[in-house]
Amino acid sequence: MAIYRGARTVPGGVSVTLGAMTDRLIAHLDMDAFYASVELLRYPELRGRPVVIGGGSRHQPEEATDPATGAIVRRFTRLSGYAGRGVITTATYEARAFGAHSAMALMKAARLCPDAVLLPTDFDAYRRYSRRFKDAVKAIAPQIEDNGIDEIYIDLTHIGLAPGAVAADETSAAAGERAHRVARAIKDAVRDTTGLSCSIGITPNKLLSKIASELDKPDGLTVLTAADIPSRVWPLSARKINGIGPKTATRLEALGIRTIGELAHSDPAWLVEQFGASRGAWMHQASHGRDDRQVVTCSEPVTMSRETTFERDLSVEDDRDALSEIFTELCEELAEDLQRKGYLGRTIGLKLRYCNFKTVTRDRTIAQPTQDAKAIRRAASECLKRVPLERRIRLLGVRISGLCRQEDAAAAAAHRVGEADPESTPSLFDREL
Ligand code: TTP
Ligand code: MG
Ligand code: MG
Repeated sequence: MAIYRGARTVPGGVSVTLGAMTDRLIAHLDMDAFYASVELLRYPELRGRPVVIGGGSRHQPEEATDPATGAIVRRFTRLSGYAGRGVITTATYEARAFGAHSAMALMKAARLCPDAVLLPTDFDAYRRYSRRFKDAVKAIAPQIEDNGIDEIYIDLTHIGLAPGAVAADETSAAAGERAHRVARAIKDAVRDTTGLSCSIGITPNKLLSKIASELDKPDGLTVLTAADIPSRVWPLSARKINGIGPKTATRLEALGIRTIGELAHSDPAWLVEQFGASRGAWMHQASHGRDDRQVVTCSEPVTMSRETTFERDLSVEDDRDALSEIFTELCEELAEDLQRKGYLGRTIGLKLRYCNFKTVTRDRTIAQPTQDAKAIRRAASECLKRVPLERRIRLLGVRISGLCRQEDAAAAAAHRVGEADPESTPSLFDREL
């Protein structure tokens, strides 16, 4: 985009890039009313109604069969009469119209919007949808940075260019047109794979894109260039800058600065005096929409683990059955984590903490990566043979590392033939020993 572009055309028509940091198309994508929208997928009859998420299992809808029609009818909990200390995680836009919002006490929301439906939170479902929408985006634009459960930054600088075309040679209008086209493709892909809508902001950097994605929510698409900053960004509250929290905003207000524009027009030396050299300088740069941070492609998890501390210390001698059961459960939970997140691992580790708080760990690497509970338990059982078990046990944990993505493991397995699964070995927690 023109003002930020570092490319210059030199005589002879050769384009050279001056400073790649300013020559970018960065998107910020944020899902709309994320937890609530996931819930509406399973309860479509609630569409268009005020709904808040934040209840516990007692607020699970009850299902009954209508004797007349045989259809399943759900009974939902109304917010009115809510008593407790819960807070809203999120609210549908219909509930927001009554003033309900994230982090508000449910009792307060009940006064504002008594007819709203209250639903329990189901983090596993939200994590599942989070992975799905991120994978859908990655298939179009692989350079994504995780910024929480429902949002990502995406580097679109080189996405959707015509064959042979170079981003640095594009006119501002062509870059803007490409940004719209790619963003629409991403929004369609997210909707097709999840049934959910999102809002996207596209600008030359992460700071501006995070602001832009909110400008037209829900289902928004906003493309801004540097030329739009005075009209679109400066009127906004200084708090809209990611990094200016409530404390800084209060201090700014006390100094007579409410909007980003007022911040931009204040003397940078005065800002440094008030907020220190680095923060003052950053606030000045941010208010002018300048930000050089790169999109950091999401890092893979290094390890996954499950552990539990017992209510009382357990002895291998006296509590063998309980230990065996818990051991199996931990392996099953770990396998579920791997399957849900789409990973396999090769190094299985065991952690034991004794009643004297001494902790030991052992691990074992197996031939083929796995996400299978039985294979994990087998390897963990091997580890168990290498730890002293005379003392009572306070904590038991199972860990897996050497992770690879499911699809990479499948590709690797296709090249491997005839590696047998190791024999099952009973665990020291098991009866047969
Ligand atoms: P947000 O993206 O801030 O909010 P949202 O997706 O619900 O609504 P929108 O983006 O359309 O304004 O947060 C994403 C999810 O994170 C949200 O659905 C629930 C959760 N969350 C909390 O649990 N507590 C909070 O205080 C906030 C802000 C979000
Ligand atoms: Mg959101
Ligand atoms: Mg968000």
